[in-house]
Amino acid sequence: MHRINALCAFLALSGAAVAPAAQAPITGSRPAAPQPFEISALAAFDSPWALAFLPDGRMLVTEKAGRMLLLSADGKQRVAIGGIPEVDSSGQGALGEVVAHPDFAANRLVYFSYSAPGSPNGVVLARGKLIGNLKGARLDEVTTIYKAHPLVSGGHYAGRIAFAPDGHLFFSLGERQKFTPAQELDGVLGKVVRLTADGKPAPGNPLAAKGGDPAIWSYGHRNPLGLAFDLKGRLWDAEMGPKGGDEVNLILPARNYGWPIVSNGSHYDGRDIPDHPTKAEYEAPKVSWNPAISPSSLLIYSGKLFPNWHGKALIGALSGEALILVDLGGGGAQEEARYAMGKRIRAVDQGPDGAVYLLEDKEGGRLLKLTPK
Ligand SMILES: [Ca+2]
Repeated sequence: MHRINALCAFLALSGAAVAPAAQAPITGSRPAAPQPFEISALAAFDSPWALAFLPDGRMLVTEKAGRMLLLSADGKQRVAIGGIPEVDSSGQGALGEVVAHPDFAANRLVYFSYSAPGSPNGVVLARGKLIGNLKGARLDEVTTIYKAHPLVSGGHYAGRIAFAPDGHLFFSLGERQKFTPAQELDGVLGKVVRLTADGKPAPGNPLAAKGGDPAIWSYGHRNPLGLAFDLKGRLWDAEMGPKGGDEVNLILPARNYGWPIVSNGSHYDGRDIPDHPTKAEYEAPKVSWNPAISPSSLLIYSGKLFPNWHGKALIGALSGEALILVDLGGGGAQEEARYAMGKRIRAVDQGPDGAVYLLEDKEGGRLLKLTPK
C-alpha cells in the first residue's frame, strides 16, 4: 500500500492541477415548477432499472430481478430477452444499466451491467449481440468484459455506462458502502473508469504511469448512478450523497472528488463530514443538494422537442420524486426547475423522436413518455 499512499500524497501535494473552484451554493428544497409536458404511460414493469433506445425507436428495459425486455416503440408489445446471466438482486443488487453500442445498427451490440451472484461480489460489465425481434429475442455471445475489484459485500454498486464521442467506454463504480475504497487507487470501487469498447483499460489513462489502477479516470466517488456526455463532449456524473450532499460533478481525468473525506452532506447518524469548501484540493460538485434528491440517472438532452432543455441535464430523483432540470451553464451549473412526478424516478432517457422517457421505480413502475404541451 506504500506505493498507493505515496501516489495519494503526490496527488494531494501537486493538487493535481486543481485550482480552488468557486463553490457552488447548496441547493435546498424547491417548489415544483409547472410541467411543460404531457405525460403518457406506455407500459409497466416490476422494479424497472434502466432503459435504452435502439435506433428504430424500440426499447430495452431492465428489471431489478434480472429480466431484460425488448419493447416496441409504442410500448405495447414486449418480449423477454434470453441469454441474460444470473444476477444477485438482493439489497441494492440488480440487473442494472443497459446501453446500445453507438454503432448498434451495424453491430447489434448491447452493453449491460449487473451485480454478480455471490458474496463478496462486484458489479460486472457485459455485452452481447441482440438476435431476433418482438416474437423472440436473445443476447448471443454474452461476454463479461470488465469486473469490479476488489470484491466486497454491500450496496452502492453504480454500474452506469457512457460512450464517449471518440468511442471509449466510461463506467462508474460505487464504493459499496465501504467509504475508504473510493480513495484507494489499487482498486476501482468509487471510481469512474475509462475502457476500450472491449472492456480493457484504455491506453493513456491518467494514473497508470503513477502506479494506480490502469483503468481509473477519476476517483473519490460514492455512488455515481448517472453518467453522461454533454453536447460539448464534457463528461458529467450524478452521484448519491449521504444524508444530503447529492452531487452533479464535471468529471475530469485524475481528479479526486473527495468522498469520504469531504461532502456537503453528513453521515446518516448525524456526524458531519467537512463540506467541500473546507478542502479545496478536492474537486467540488458543480451542484449539490441538501436535503437529498437521490439522483438515480442523468440525461443530457440533445433533442429538438424541448428547445429549453437542449444541452441541459435532466436528473431522475428517487426520494425527490421528481425530474430535475439542471443548466450546465458557462459560469456555473444550477438547478433550473424541479418537475414533481409524484413517484420515485429510476431512469431518464431520450428517444430518437426527441421525447423524454422516464421509468418509475418499484413494482408497477411505469414507462412514461413526455412530449411538449
Ligand atoms: Ca458536510
